[in-house]
Amino acid sequence: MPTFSNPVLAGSHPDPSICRVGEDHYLVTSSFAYYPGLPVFHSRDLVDWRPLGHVVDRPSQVPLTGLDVSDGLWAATIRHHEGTFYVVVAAARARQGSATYLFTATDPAGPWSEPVVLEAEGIDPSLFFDDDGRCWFTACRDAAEPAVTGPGELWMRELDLETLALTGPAHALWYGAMRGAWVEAPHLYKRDGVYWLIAAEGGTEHHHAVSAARADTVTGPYATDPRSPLLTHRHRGAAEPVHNVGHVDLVETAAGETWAVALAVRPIEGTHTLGREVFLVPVEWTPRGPVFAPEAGRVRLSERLPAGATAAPRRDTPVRYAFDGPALGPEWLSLRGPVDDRVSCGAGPGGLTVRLSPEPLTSTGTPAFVARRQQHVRLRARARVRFADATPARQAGLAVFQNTGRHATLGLTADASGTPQVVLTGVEAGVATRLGAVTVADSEVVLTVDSDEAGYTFRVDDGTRSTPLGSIERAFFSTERAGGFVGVHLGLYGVGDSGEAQVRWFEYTPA
Ligand code: 6LW
Repeated sequence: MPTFSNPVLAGSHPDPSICRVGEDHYLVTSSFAYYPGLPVFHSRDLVDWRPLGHVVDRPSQVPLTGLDVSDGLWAATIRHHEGTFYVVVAAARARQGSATYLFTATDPAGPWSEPVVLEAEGIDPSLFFDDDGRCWFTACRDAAEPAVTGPGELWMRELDLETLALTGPAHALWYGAMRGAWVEAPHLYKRDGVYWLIAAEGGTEHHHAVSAARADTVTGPYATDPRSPLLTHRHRGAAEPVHNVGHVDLVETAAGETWAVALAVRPIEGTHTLGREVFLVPVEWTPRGPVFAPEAGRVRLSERLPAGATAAPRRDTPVRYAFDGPALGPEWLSLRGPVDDRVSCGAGPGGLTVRLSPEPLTSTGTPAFVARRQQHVRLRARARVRFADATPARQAGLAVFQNTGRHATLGLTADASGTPQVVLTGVEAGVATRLGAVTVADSEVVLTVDSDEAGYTFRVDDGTRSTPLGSIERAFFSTERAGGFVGVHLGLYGVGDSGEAQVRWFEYTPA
């Protein structure tokens, strides 16, 4: 039986939402305080996903400045109705929903509209287009009487498609299958006249689970599907390679199959660094309702291909960025806003120019920093960096970035006498520790980080010798240690009062 490998989107891509138009599937994932925000992917076969663009690609759309890396844009839903694509998303501040935005587009590659702010509280908004043409908005929020119902409430209001405003009464729908657990990530579907409310419970970590309720009328009452949880790995032991499964969205393919996209993680000895990734799970509709992973009862790293899919894509191809095009590719992200004034590519033979900014990686602004997701645990990342303007207060180089308070930098700088130097710095709880330093023979060096199950090992080559600068254990960068919702990103940065560094190339080589 031909198979594909899960995850179908590796690296930090949480909270997947999916829709289909004809033969084309579109998927959106969370982006938090990274910019551009809300990446949109396209796939014909559900297995091979290509980036199309971003919903948020102008700072006017959503303010992200000042936010923690794990706040910002959480858990969007993408839907298509009569020629228009809709994305709803909650923006979080201090780990609480603070605003709900609705974007529209006729082309999912963009441009997407400026947002409409919906009068909604909570997080994890979703839209359901009923077959009578009405549209229903659902989300989760704190329950009014948590002692009675449990902490979370799924609620609904109608969305007026003319005015794009919520209208009519709010309906409380459901409090989850497991009393006491927080319920979130609702999506509504209709199958054979029955409304299915599918949600996540237990939090996005080890106890994450998919549960369901059903109703004959869209506004309820909803009755818990007693089979809940319908999908979870909370009962799996340490040998299970996939954990924290939940937060699903369903799609029916043109061939008539149903598949779910779910988030899950791949821990190593109890910690994961790549973030929450997108897994594809077969679903079978039965008279009892949806059955997830009907053969295995769990999410597998190797799964049968969807009907019509031919070959599984390779996901371990090395990538070399020469930065000679006019712009960075869609996988390159900055923090909280654009860095066009500080990071530019394509000008002459220089590669990527990084204009130093005083804003450090520990700030909640927009440092001179661009990064891409780490998608493989075993990896070599290298950058050839030239920095002739170095002083002790300026540095530019390679960063392994988990969050604002927790990252490492391998930077080219200078000592007090102006001699070029490469310094490895670890930052924990925002406090920097110098872990290694070496004088180098040239102001152009190759900076290398090797990542594997044990840790990240840093090295510099200055043309005459290769010098190790130290290692940091892998778990240091894990979500279990760092908290929050994001995975590791690998990036290029420049910090200082002024000066300019050139990154000739950057290589990302899965081992
Ligand atoms: C997301 C929610 C969640 O909105 O994490 O713990 C949030 N659960 O479903 C951010 O990914």
